Amino acid sequence: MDLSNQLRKYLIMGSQNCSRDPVDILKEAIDGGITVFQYREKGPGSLEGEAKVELGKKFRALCRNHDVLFIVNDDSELVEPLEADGIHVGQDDVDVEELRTLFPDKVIGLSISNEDELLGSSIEAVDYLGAGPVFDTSTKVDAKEAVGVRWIERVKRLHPEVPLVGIGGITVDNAHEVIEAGADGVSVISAITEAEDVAKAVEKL
Ligand code: 3NM
Repeated sequence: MDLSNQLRKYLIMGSQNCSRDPVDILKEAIDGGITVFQYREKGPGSLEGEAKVELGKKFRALCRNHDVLFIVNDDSELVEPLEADGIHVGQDDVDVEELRTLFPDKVIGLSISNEDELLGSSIEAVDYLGAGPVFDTSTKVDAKEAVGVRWIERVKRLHPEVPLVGIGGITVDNAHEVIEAGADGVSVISAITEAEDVAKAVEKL
């Protein structure tokens, strides 16, 4: 499967996003048809050290058994212990050209929230872009201002060749707007982790 197809339903999650067993939530999301998973153990209540690695290994094994792409958030130290397929970074994290040198064969994703970031980033060093927050979100405490689906259109127009996912405030009800604006996929936390029926929410996305 090429990357743009593999990014279609992108779950981001850490234990801090879950009010029940995160391993169960990932299993149900896989049953529902997620195509990619990002392990993001970050923010208030998140695990650290060995506990973080141990949970990551459980997620990793599930993704491997079901051919779901497994990406880690930010932390390049997790790539090898978790045998990740890739890493996703924001603008304040490690430089993507350095990351490309460190991980020539991994999938590298970069978040882009505004025009300055778009023009100032080494897009050629990455495999896909995450654009957002498309809509308002309360899941990420330091999320920037919502940019709307116009931002998806803009990024796709400038870099039609680079796979693109929308992020931030995406729900089963508005996901279609993000895809119609040109995104290859939608990345979500709460639309899946807080769904009453996780598999059904994934199907609808
Ligand atoms: N990154 P939800 S918004 C992890 O804009 C993350 O870069 C964002 O959570 C960004 O799907 C966000 O519940 C949180 O809105 C997404």
